[in-house]
Amino acid sequence: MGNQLGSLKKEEVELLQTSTHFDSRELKTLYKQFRKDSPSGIINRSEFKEIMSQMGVGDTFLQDLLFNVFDKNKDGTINFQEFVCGLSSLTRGTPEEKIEFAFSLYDLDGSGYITKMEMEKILESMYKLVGTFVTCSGKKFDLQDLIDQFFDTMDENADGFISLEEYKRGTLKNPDIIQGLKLI
Ligand SMILES: [Ca+2]
Ligand SMILES: [Ca+2]
Ligand SMILES: [Ca+2]
Repeated sequence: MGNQLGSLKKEEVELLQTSTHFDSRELKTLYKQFRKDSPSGIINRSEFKEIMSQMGVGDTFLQDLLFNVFDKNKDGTINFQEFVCGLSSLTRGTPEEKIEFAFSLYDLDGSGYITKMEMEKILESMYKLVGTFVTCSGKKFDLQDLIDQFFDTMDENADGFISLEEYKRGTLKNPDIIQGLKLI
């Protein structure tokens, strides 16, 4: 944070180096690109979508979800720090970081829990994108069945909420169910 207008400070580079998977040279390149796209030092939703399109993420629904995950402090804009942290988990994250990233993607309101309603909202949008879910064996999936199955597997204490811990354990135990639902 701090120096939004000048070049990247040495301390900022060091901080970002320890909190991301980028080295200082990559960070400087990213910063240059970021400032070129956004001289103000922050990007809004539509600028972010533009950048995602350039990076090959063309789907606008997914772009919106990604914006929400990148915008960690939920102020409606993305600064350089948020940008590189998001990019780092997305492109270079450890399996655990990727699981956390996917979890934040599903947790639409940032409450720390995934609800059936959030799941429904995401899957409904996915339906519109890809049509009906059909498994390899040709079986059609009903949306509600899919959500129930997901919660049966993930919601260990059956309280109707999937916590990050439940999501992590469930993902590791049931890679198959996640495979079918994976957005990224
Ligand atoms: Ca922000
Ligand atoms: Ca939530
Ligand atoms: Ca639970």
